[in-house]
Amino acid sequence: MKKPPGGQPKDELTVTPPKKWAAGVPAVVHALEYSLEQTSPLKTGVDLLTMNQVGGIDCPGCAWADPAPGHRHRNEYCENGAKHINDEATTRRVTADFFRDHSVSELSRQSDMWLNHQGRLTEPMVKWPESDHYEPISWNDAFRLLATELNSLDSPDEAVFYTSGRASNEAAFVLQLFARAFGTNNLPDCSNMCHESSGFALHETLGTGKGTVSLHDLHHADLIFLVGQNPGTNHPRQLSALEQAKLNGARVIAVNTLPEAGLLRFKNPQKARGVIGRGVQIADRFLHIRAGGDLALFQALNRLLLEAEDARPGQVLDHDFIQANTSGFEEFAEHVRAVSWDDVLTATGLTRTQIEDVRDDVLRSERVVVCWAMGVTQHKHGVPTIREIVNFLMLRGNLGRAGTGACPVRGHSNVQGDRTMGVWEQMPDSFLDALQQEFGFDPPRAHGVDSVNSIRAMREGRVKFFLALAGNFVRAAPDSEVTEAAMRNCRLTAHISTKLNLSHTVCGRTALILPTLGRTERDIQAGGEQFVTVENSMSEVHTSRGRLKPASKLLLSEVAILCRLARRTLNGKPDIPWDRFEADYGAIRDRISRIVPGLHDFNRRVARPGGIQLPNPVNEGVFPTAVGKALFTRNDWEVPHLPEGHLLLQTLRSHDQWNTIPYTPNDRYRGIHGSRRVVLVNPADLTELGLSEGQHVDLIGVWSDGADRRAEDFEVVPYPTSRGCAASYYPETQGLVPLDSVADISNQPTSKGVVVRLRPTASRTGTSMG
Ligand SMILES: Nc1nc2c(c(=O)[nH]1)N[C@H]1C(S)=C(S)[C@@H](COP(=O)(O)OP(=O)(O)OC[C@H]3O[C@@H](n4cnc5c(=O)[nH]c(N)nc54)[C@H](O)[C@@H]3O)O[C@H]1N2
Ligand SMILES: Nc1nc2c(c(=O)[nH]1)N[C@H]1C(S)=C(S)[C@@H](COP(=O)(O)OP(=O)(O)OC[C@H]3O[C@@H](n4cnc5c(=O)[nH]c(N)nc54)[C@H](O)[C@@H]3O)O[C@H]1N2
Ligand SMILES: [Mo]
Repeated sequence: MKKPPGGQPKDELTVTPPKKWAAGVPAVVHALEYSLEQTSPLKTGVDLLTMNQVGGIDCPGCAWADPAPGHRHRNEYCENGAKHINDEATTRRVTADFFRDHSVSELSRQSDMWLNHQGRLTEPMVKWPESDHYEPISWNDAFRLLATELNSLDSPDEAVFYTSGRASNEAAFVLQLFARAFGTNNLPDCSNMCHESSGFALHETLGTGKGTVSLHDLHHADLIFLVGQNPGTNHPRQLSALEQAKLNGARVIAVNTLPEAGLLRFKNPQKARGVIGRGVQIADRFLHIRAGGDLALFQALNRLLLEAEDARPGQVLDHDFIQANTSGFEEFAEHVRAVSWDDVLTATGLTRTQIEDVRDDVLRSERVVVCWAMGVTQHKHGVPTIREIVNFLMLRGNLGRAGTGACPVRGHSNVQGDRTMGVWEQMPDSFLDALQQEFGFDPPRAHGVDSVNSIRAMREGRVKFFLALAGNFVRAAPDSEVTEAAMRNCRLTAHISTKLNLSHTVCGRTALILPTLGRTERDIQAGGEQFVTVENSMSEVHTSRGRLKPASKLLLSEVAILCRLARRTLNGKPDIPWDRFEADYGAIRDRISRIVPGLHDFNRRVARPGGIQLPNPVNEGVFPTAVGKALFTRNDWEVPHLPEGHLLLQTLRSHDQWNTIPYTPNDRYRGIHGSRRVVLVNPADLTELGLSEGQHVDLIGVWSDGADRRAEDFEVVPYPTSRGCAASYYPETQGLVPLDSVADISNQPTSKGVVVRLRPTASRTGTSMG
């Protein structure tokens, strides 16, 4: 179905059978269609051919790694990367006239898609408390306003500085330096809602919060698990790596609540056989698991491995690895041996034979990698699930060896780098000590607020100032009504953004839009043309250099905005050379090289093709935990209990969106076209609930606080989800995720485990679909 003019959803649903394969020619054609609509054909070619090339633009899509220099394809991007880049390179513009024509309250009622579709932001704008319109403001006045507000707070902790993972290393470093020099660790980020569970689990058990796997490891693994992720849509270039692994003989086991197209077959658009052939089968086994059942699955596998060792002593477990590198094995083993099969089968919805078959695959494999994403992290038991995955890997020494390891598949292209640069409300003392030594001020030591706690603090008036470096906090955060009220409770909100989104319109009493250069654009400063650096999911740090003419003459780079704000607010105390930083990003990297381990000699090393591989201690046989060894853990869980007539809802991405921003109302691989207000339900559950295909229902959230959370008028689509597990799109269902429903330990919203019931929409009668 064609996209309706203006990008406003038409809400006319058509449903076709889900696709059984991902990528291939339609993918490329589809990306070009979108890009031609946004830009001129000439520009499209220029952008795409420099993407992910040495010296080119880093794709602003996902954080998947690029092959080594010399091994990259001429078109080293995917359909969705092409869409993201063209969404930024659009020729449409949001000008001062636009804001004169549209009031803030009117804009706050528009859809995410419509707002994004208006084009690039072009000049700084302010909304004053008594006004319902944004109006132009000079950069100078904007910085004066921000500095005055910041300096009038009773405490630096009344300010919050949010970062989304598209921000460059240089911008992220400057932001956290400014926040800490100002006096607060209130540095929430999108990672709090994304891979926070991975960070906590890996840090506790292995002593490092990052993944241990390189592309080379993936290519040479002989067994790869894909748990709770949808690579066909969200990490399409991962499919090329999986294709390579399969050509080298690997087996792949997909664990998901949905049979996603990319997990089944892959047609590589970069190869002739991908275009005309049947493509490569990706998953050799598909485990159609129940939502939140992954902890039980890995625990059952661990029990089976221990029993296999009992039957063949000395032949199953890697005793040398366990002996030399780990602690806590006995307690873990005792705990896992007691896990009940009844509970496992209820929690997973799998059969014992299915799990035993996986055990046999594991026993036949020398080199195992486990990849995971939001289907694991965004659950109450996200942290213990990942700890159990670590137990599983350690049992057979699948860590630190070539072809093995833990692979949290990151989302935003620089989300990992922003953390490396110190954007985290809980940075360790070693980092703060290094800042202190380098810059000669005392950084605050008390932990700051994360995303969920920022909302609580804004709601309660403890935080009055909110500044965001990229992102769309109002739509990314849970419990829309609560989050929106919290934002409106702020004295001032400000957003450094490329494109219009709801966070600009659901804002503080005073609000600022600070428009910035995107990654595709040339960045010229007093010291000449600049590049920035980013870090991918595999800890490789490399350069990104924009090529296009900026969308407007009035745009400033992220670094320039932050340096000017810092200079204005701090007034020389402490004495940090913000002017030099703005003029020459190399001066920022020189400082980073003295603070971040592994980035010594940053400027020289990052200039080499391929950039810098940050060391991962695990791959050097070092486990920097409190006890100096990797930890086996005991992980408890309860069999999830759903009240009768209820479903566990996951809120996920369609094929045509970037996080909070839908590009079209279509989800091609799942066969959904023309509307995003759909709820996917297993046909057997529909029968039990007395609902039918095409019926309109309200999704009613059920949570212990009894608050009224509902998303109205969604169309029912029968879909092969696992029993009891429904799916619907984020961010439309954001209001159903309770603020207090968070993952244990990581405090991450449980966006994949929301208890709901479906109630026929009062104003509608059931209609059947074509
Ligand atoms: N095109 C595109 N690419 C993107 C993004 C985008 O929006 N668009 N976003 C980026 C970002 S920030 C991120 S974090 C990543 C997200 O990448 P993903 O994690 O792939 O994203 P989701 O769409 O949230 O999909 C979650 C997957 O987990 C499955 N799942 C849900 N619950 C469970 C469960 O309990 N167990 C198991 N085993 N599976 C489950 C779902 O069926 C789905 O396949 O993608 C990045 N890349
Ligand atoms: N219910 C539910 N909620 C979720 C999730 C879920 O699966 N379900 N997923 C969570 C996850 S994994 C994530 S990562 C978060 C995402 O949360 P965010 O990262 O906050 O959201 P995005 O949608 O990526 O932000 C899009 C906006 O970023 C701005 N932008 C884009 N590029 C640039 C740039 O180069 N510079 C600047 N300064 N601005 C730019 C544009 O203005 C655009 O409108 O959402 C989380 N929320
Ligand atoms: Mo993410």
